[in-house]
Formats: sequence, C-alpha cells, structure tokens
Amino acid sequence: MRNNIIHVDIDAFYASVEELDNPSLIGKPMCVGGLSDRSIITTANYEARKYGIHSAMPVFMAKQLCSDLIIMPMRRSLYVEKSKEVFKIISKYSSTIEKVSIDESYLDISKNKHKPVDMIYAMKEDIKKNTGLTVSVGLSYNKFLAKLASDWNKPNGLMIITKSDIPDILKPLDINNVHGLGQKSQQKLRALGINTIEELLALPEDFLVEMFGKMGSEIYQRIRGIDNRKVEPNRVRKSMAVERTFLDTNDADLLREYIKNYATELSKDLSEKNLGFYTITLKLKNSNFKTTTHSKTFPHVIRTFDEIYEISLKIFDEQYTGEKLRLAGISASNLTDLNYEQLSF
Ligand code: TTP
Ligand code: MG
Repeated sequence: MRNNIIHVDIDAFYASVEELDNPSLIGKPMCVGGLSDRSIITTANYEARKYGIHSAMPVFMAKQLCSDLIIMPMRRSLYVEKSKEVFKIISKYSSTIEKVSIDESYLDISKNKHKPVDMIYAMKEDIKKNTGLTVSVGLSYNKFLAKLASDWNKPNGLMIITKSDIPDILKPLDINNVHGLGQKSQQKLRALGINTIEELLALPEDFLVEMFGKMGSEIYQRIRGIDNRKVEPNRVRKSMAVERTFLDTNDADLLREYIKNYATELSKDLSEKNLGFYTITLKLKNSNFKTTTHSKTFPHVIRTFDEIYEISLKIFDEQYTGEKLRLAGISASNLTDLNYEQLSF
C-alpha cells in the first residue's frame, strides 16, 4: 500500500484569528505580540511579512521595518478555542492524527478511500467555511517531506512531493528547510560552506554522524527522501493515580502524611506532562479489602501541590471513619493539556 501522509499548518495562525475577530485589520500590516518595545512578536500576518517582519523578532525592530505596523496583544484562550475547532474538523478526515503544536498536525491518509487531493481540497474548504481560517497542506510519502511541502507555497497552499521528485526538488533548498537540523547545527554546516541541501548531499553519512551523533544519520536519510517515522496519534490519558499498600493502620496522622506524599508525587507527574485536571478521587481500602472512593469535581483546573494536598486532605477528613486501612491513594481524572488550556491565574 502506498503511504500518504499530509502535514497541515494553519496560516499566520494567531494573526488570522485576530483578523477574523476584527476584519478592519485585513490587508494592513499587523502582528501579535507584547505591547512593550522589548517584547517579541509571536507571528505576523502576510501583509507584515512583506516588510521582513517575522515570529520571534523584537517589537522595536519590527516597528523600524514598518512604521504603520499594528500590534495586537496576545489572546491565547481565543487561539486555543480556534485550534480546537480546526482539529475537530481535521479529525473527520483521518483517525490517525498526530497533533504537533497548536496549529500543526500530521495525518496518515493511506487508508482513505478518496483520492488524496480530493480529500485535501474538501478538508481545506471545510475548515475555511466553518472557521474562516486557511491552512496549508503538504502531501507526500513520509513526514519529513510532507512538512517540507506544507511550507512550500503558504498561505492556503497545497504542495505534493512524490518519489520521482527526490532528490532534485530538494537540492536548491537552503539547509534551514531540513527539519531536525537546529540553529546550532546549521551554523556549524555554514561554517564549512554548506548552505544548500545539494551541498549537504555531498557529505558522507559517517561525517554527519561524527558532527551530530545519531541525528546525523537521520539527516543523511531524510534529505534522500527516507523517513520511517510513523504518524503517532496522541493518546489521551484518562487519569493519573498514586496509591500504595501499607501495613494496616488507623493512625490518622500517618495517613495524612501518606496523602501529602501522594500529592507531591502527583503534582510532579502532572507538571512533567504539563497536565491539569478537574476531578480528584480519594481511594481507601480497609483491612477487609473493602474499597471506597470519594470524588470531587471542580469548575476550574487543579494542578499545584498545594491545591491537591488541601483538597485531598479535606476529603480524607470528611470521609475517614477511623477504621484500619491497608491502602490509600489519590487520582486525578478529567485531565486537560495545559499547553492548550488558558490558565486562570
Ligand atoms: P507557525 O505555524 O510557525 O506560524 P504561523 O501559523 O503564524 O504562520 P505560518 O503561516 O508561517 O504557518 O506558528 C503557529 C503559531 O504559534 C503562531 O501563529 C504564533 C505561535 N508562535 C509563537 O508564539 N512563537 C513563535 O516563535 C512561533 C514560530 C509561533
Ligand atoms: Mg502556522
């Protein structure tokens, strides 16, 4: 079976959302960023890009390039909402979706009944009609090339890279198009006079491994059109729990101490994965192996040690009958990815 992978990326995402909310901005150079001159631009609309303005540029520099530049403050919750809307539409077109950022995803459409191009046009239209946003799509037989293709003719682009295009289509490209080659690596190569993929193709694999370790081998393969990474659907975790069995005890202070440890552990696990949650459950098992659970759901996201400790201790003090216990635990459910969640503080 032929591999068909697409990479979808929303055009000038934050700026496009601002334009949708305020159409008078359309056609004017505008970017989203902080209001002080020292802050950084998160993105610019395509009008502003004509002046050379781009993401990560300090605001004062952008103003020097374009004195009429309009700067809109960040409204992250709005972008998160829009992102969810777009992903909901995208997920109608494949069940194998890997979300890689707020506005980017890979889809494996190899099993799709429809012709890839027909499917892509339908999806683009669906997104435009229902969210007002345009996306650029790259279609190819692996992730590396699909991502490269989605960037080819932004905005509202569609680019297809087939096997027969490789390696010629890549040769004239600057090495900054090689996804996986970071800024530092690019600098190292440029110092050697390597600026294009054609020049990079001339380097032996051993040499690249020497320079960049395992990634060197990966780069060697990618620029030859080989990339075996699969589209890995993001697994949604349902809950996260910490519990332990211990020697039967009815020492309430000791049990509270256990709960404190669980809260520490749970808050660490959550923060590592940048997750928060809405529901907490205290589980208690008595010496006769009878288990009881007590849950509480909150209207706001819970994430810190202090919150978890305070809430679980409160539930424990309300529910504990004084009987001997052999296990206690707390778990967090209704998890939410804080990367996509507007924090309320
Ligand atoms: P990108 O997809 O990199 O940029 P974009 O969607 O604005 O423009 P393009 O048409 O080239 O795809 O990033 C998506 C959003 O992520 C972007 O709108 C703002 C945010 N972002 C930052 O906050 N900081 C950054 O440095 C970058 C690159 C993006
Ligand atoms: Mg984008």
